[in-house]
Amino acid sequence: ASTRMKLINLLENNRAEYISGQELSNQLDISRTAVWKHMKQLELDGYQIEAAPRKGYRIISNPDKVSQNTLQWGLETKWMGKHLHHYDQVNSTQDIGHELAKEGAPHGTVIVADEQLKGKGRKARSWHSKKGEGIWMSIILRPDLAPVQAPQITLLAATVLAQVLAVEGDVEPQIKWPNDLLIDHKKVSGILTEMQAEQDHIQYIVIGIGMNVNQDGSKFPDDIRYKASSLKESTGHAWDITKLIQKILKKFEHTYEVFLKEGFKPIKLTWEHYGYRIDETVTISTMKKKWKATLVGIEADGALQIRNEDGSHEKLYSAEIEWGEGGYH
Ligand code: BTX
Repeated sequence: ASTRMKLINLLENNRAEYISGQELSNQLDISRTAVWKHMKQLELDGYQIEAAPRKGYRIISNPDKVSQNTLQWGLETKWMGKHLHHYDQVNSTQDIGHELAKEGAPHGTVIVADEQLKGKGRKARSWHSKKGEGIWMSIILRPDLAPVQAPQITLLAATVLAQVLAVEGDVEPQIKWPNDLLIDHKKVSGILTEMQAEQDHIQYIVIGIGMNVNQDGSKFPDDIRYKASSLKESTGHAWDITKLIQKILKKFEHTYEVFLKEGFKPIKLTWEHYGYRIDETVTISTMKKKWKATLVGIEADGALQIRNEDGSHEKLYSAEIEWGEGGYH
């Protein structure tokens, strides 16, 4: 760990008492002037530190703002987020992900922004990403997979978010095929997967995660208010964005490792557990026809499996589904 992280750890573990500059200097093996300089840096990151003459230093409060340091302190991962870039404001963390990946950023690099001016959804749609109200994050992955397997990573990401929401938020999230996270039929989170690939090999994937955390429902723009929600809306209180990001990264790393070891099967089962309207009958339409069918589950290639009224099974790669409830589409 960096000196910075060790310092924060020492201060955190001694919150009740002061630690002298001399003691810190001994433990960290740096000069007292260097200790003092680190303290100034921590203050810039939003830590409130009390420096009492002859007693030493003590953390009074942790920053509520998100920064590289606050994200990495207490991050319990082995490789994910070890390279982490935080920005106050960007157009889109996806664009930065692509730039960094092209420059050779390693597997597990994470990009987080407080605000996006041009947050992207799928198919050139936009993603509303206001300052400090949600998680706007991209992760660079370099999986040893064929391009046709890329959808598995999106489905994997959806299971990660569903599980973090269920465990941390004590809410009942559902995954709407292919990649929306709903709570009470409203969209709380979305995933955007972009990749650079050769014919038979993925060079890198940039997986974008947007999650509404602390918005009040009334603050969403008119056109999405009826179908968007936030974690705060569904739990009644605000959430610590830094901690949530850390939970997501830890769960993501773990799930990714399970995926490497055991393949797609466990992901499929978790996905189907949280799947929206699985085992229910919905109306589906394509260019040619419109019919009723029951949603059965997902396939390893990302397709939705349905059962028609005559009992036949079918795989859908793209189709309009009338999801019902709130007119969601
Ligand atoms: P999507 O195409 O499934 O969803 C986009 C649609 O969702 C929009 O057209 C709008 O109707 C609605 N919408 C827009 N903003 C929100 C919001 N904040 N909450 C709920 N609904 C909304 C989903 O695309 C993928 C979104 C990925 C976003 C992340 S954020 C970090 C990364 N950077 C980036 O530019 N995109 C990704």
